[in-house]
Amino acid sequence: MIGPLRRLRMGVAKSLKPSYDVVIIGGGSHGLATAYELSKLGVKNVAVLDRSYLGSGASTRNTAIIRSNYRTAQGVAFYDESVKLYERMSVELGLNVLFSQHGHLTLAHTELAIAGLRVRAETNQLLGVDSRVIFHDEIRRIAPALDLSSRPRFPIQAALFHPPGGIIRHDAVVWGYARRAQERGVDLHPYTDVTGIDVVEGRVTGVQTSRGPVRAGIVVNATAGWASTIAQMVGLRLPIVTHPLQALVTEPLKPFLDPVLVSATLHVYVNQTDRGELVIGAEIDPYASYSMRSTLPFLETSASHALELLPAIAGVKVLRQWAGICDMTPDYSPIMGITPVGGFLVDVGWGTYGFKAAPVSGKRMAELIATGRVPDLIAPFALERFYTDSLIGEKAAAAVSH
Ligand code: PYC
Repeated sequence: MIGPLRRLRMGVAKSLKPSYDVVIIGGGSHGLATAYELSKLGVKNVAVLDRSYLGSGASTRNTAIIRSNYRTAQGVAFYDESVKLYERMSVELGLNVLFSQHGHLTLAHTELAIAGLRVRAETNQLLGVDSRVIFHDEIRRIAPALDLSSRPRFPIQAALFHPPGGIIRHDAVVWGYARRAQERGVDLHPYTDVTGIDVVEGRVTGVQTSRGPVRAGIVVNATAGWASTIAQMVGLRLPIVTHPLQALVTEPLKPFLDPVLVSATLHVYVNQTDRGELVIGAEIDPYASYSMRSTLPFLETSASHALELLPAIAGVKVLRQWAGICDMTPDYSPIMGITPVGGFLVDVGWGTYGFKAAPVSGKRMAELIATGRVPDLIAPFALERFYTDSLIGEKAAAAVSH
């Protein structure tokens, strides 16, 4: 087992074939999941290309939160399938991805926020997703470290409790998919930069790479922050703006926090990993950028907001912070499926929701490629929706942007 993994880690890929049936651009959780699912459907000649090491982008630059308590019926059904696939993933991939389903609490600090959470709870319940509004007595039992007094600037009034939510080891997810896809014959090519995409008479015919040209019948754009720059290579303009998103990790502490905590009012979310570290994230940076630099203002505001929720963590040391980049769409829902360019498919626009959708996106994108039919679950997320006035507004389910 170690052999192939070590080779991948070192970035030593076999030589590029002159031609593939499917080329997937982006060796993160989505690209690798799609390749793995394609191999299960019997599609054989598949390559995954990434400009850097596998999982170097958004797949491991996130806070590893998994949940399906979304706001729209389309979003809830879609992410619910993802949670179910994550629940089976350790068995499916033969690798422990350490999915801890300790629950997810979205905190409400105002009457208006409670009303929003009630709508989400009802939509969730109608679609069979475990989610309900709870108040102080129950919140105290689930997260005793939360400050439920009237001391904070924005006292906590209620929460949306989503028991199946939790966290997972994101690197394990990436490596699990990579390992199994490779075993099933997928060619993984890290350190292979896509520099252009060939289009002849409105159809893709191949990609240009830093390691030479490759012919391809189908090209899938499964990149995150760079989604619109890849789409531009075929002359396609996507309704996407890229923003940085930052997070930090503290020193390890004894386990004291079971659920994931999210506060949209404070733009902060906190969870404790199996190693005991606190992972703390914030809203997207308020400017469009491809920069992955960490900033002091992020550290200051996130720390102070986390302290409003959990005063006992005062004095805990921050070990490191990092940034990723997010491809934000106007409705905070992804863009999946076909495009006006023949053979050019997209699995993009994930904003801050991408990691939690990897298994279902991989499964359904692979189904689309293998059968030529758009699966019902992803049909609502078509690019076309921006031209037919049928947006799927998921901004209300985000803690990261307003
Ligand atoms: O949607 O759960 C979420 C999330 C957390 C961090 C970024 N997005």
